[in-house]
Amino acid sequence: MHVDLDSFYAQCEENANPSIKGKPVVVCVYSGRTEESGAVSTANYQARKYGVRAGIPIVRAKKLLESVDAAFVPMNHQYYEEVSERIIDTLRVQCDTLEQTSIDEAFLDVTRRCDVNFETAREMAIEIKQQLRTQENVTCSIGVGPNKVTAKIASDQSKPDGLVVVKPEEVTSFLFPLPVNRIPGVGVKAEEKLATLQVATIAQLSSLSKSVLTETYGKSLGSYLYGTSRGEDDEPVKEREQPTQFSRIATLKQNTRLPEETFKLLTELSQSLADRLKQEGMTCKSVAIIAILTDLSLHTKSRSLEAPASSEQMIETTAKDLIQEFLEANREAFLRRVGVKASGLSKTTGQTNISKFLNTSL
Ligand code: DCP
Ligand code: CA
Ligand code: CA
Repeated sequence: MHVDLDSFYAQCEENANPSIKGKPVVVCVYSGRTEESGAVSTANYQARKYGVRAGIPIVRAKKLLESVDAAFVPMNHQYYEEVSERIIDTLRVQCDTLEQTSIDEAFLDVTRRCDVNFETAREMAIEIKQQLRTQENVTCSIGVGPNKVTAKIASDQSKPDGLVVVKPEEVTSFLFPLPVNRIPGVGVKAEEKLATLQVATIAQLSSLSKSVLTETYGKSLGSYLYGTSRGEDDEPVKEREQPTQFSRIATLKQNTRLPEETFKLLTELSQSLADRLKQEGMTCKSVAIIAILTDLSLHTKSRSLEAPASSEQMIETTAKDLIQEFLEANREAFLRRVGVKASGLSKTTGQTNISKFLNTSL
């Protein structure tokens, strides 16, 4: 399954600021040079109708939306990170393995969960869409397929709020009519080169021999194109190291709403988290608890620490406090699973990896 949130930053802004709901919304990265200089980070679907796209100058977007009551809002990356973290947490408990590929998308391996049944997978996807709507008031698009590339292309196919399920026997009939630029990694350059070979659709691409493709594009891209055009891809969904947070989650022996009955598990989870932080030489700025209730809804509650820490004691005490507060505030809540999360991680020693920094700060 590939899950991609629709006009993600724009949806976050609409939720944070309900007065802009229903209007064309443009999320802006101001360069600060002049008042209006900068580029569009993303726009909601209403704004896209007027031709506004990610990457165009703000000035241009303002012109396109001249005649309408549109909202231009500055980008608030940290807020989107928080929403994203909660969504990923929600998705993580719905699958066998989760691979987050960006702030707003992830692959979910649901092979075992759905017992290799595509109808069951479809129901799971409907469930996930519903859950994200109730929990975060966001829509997403989901593609389901027998492999990652097919799922990814499928999720893009009926945006926004889409769901496309491609069964194994439907893969080629699904892919063949599509233009080659739907294949992840095929940009304008590759597309132009393919056009010179009279290739515009994936069907036409699939008629090229492997040797022609590897001669033109090199071994790795060439074989990738050869495989994907036939809907073949055996890349596994792999958990990626989360550089900004670590979490541990486990099922309670029995459902409960007594804080004491979660303490033993919280201690174990905190210990395991603290071990991980030490192993990585990292500290965390905040600690959160994850509470999954008997109706499988997921809730988190976090607290910033006075100073970055990595001690088991600090994590454990904070987690126990938070679970107590959570249960006090949610009188109906019955816990099924609990988790502890450390976020706002930073290295205590060594050099900051500059490329990592660039990746995470937009
Ligand atoms: N983003 C950005 N600049 C870009 C592309 C994206 O700042 N050139 C940010 C804003 C997006 C987020 O990353 O909200 C996710 O990117 P997507 O490409 O998934 O775009 P959206 O989620 O905005 O829209 P879509 O509904 O097409 O997925
Ligand atoms: Ca998106
Ligand atoms: Ca995306």
